[in-house]
Amino acid sequence: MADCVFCGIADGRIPAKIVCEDENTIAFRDLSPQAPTHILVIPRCHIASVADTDRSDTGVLGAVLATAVEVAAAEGLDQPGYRLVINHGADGGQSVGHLHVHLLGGRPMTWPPG
Ligand code: DGP
Repeated sequence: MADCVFCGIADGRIPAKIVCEDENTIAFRDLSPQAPTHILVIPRCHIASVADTDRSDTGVLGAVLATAVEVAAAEGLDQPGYRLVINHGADGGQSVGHLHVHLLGGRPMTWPPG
């Protein structure tokens, strides 16, 4: 989508600190990090929200999650751990309308989240 910032990152129109990419997913550092390591993992295809997926999207959802797990390991976060977050909608705190998984690590996380 032309007016989607994450589509712009995925196709190279908008600069980002890219951590890794493959044919289905791309991972890049969050512009406003909330932890020492804060990386976003997105599908290359435009999906506005996780709530817009169904079982036919199992492949893309699995690919995004697999990339997040691989990036976490590559960032040395397996020990002591990390958090994966998907926000949906206003109450969920979603601000960018392109499905993304937050990978947060490098500090102890609190629970419940705010
Ligand atoms: P969310 O609130 O769950 O929709 O998270 C959106 C995240 O995207 C937020 O942590 C800030 C980040 N973000 C927004 N615009 C940009 C951008 O242009 N570049 C990068 N790298 N991150 C962005």
